Amino acid sequence: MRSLLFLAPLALLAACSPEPAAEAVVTVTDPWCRPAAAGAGAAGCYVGLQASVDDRLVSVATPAAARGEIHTMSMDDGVMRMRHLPDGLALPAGESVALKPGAEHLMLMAPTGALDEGAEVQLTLTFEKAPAQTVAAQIRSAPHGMAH
Ligand SMILES: [Cu+2]
Repeated sequence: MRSLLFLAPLALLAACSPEPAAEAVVTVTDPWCRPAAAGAGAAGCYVGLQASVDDRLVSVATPAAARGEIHTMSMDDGVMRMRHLPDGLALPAGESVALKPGAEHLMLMAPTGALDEGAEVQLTLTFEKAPAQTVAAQIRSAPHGMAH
C-alpha cells in the first residue's frame, strides 16, 4: 500500500505534462523616432522588444516613409557603420532587446515628409511567430530619461 501512495503524486505530474506551448507575444515598449527635416534620406527609430518565445523581428513598415529597414551598427576600421539586417533581428525568449542609438535600430528610408518633434509615426512591426503590431512612435530628439 505504501508504495502505491508514493506513486500517486508522480502519476498526477505525468498527466499534467507536456505543458501547452507558450503563446507567441512580443511586448513593445517606448517606440520613438528621431526628428527629420523634409527631404532627409532616412530617420532612425528605436523601441524595446521582449518576446515570450524565441522569435524574430522580420520587418518594419510605416506610412511615413517609402520603406523601413532593420539596421545594426558595427565598428569597421575604427568607423561606426550601419548595416542592413535583411534577415531581421533575433528575439530570444524572455530577453529584453533594446533597439537604441548606437546599436540595433529601425531605419525609415526616404520619409515622405518632415518628421516633426512632438508628432507621431505609425510603425507596423512584423514578427516570425507573434502577431504583427502597429504602434505609435513619438518623434523626439532623445530617449526619455537620457541626457545628451
Ligand atoms: Cu540605420
